[in-house]
Amino acid sequence: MGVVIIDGSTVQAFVGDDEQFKKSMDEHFAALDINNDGVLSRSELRKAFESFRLMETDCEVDVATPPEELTSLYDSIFDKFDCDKSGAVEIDEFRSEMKKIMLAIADGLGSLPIQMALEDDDQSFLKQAVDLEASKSKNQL
Ligand SMILES: [Ca+2]
Repeated sequence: MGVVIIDGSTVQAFVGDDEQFKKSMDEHFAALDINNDGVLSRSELRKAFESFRLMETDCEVDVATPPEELTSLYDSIFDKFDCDKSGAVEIDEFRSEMKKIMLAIADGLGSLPIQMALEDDDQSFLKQAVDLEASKSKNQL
């Protein structure tokens, strides 16, 4: 796909499309649930965030972040997801928290389009958001 232009509305449209968003979250959740017990454990969620690329922009920071700090970062992420403090993240918790995160990203992007380099096999949420927008604008033509 190469370089795409993305702004807050791209991400908002993705999150706002309930069906597509739910499907995407369900797929990710299933992929992350490594032991297939229907919930995400602390380590499963941590793996998710290490691979999600949501923190892509923080990569340079990550390199310099000591492991203890990363662990507390991931712990605080887990606590945010685990709303009912059950010690595991259920699919509902995952969906609603991811929605908040995506909307925060949308806010951050605002109406200022940025260029992003995306690979065709990129399965990140931003890529999915871009694909969704592309498919919609195609439909409008
Ligand atoms: Ca699990």
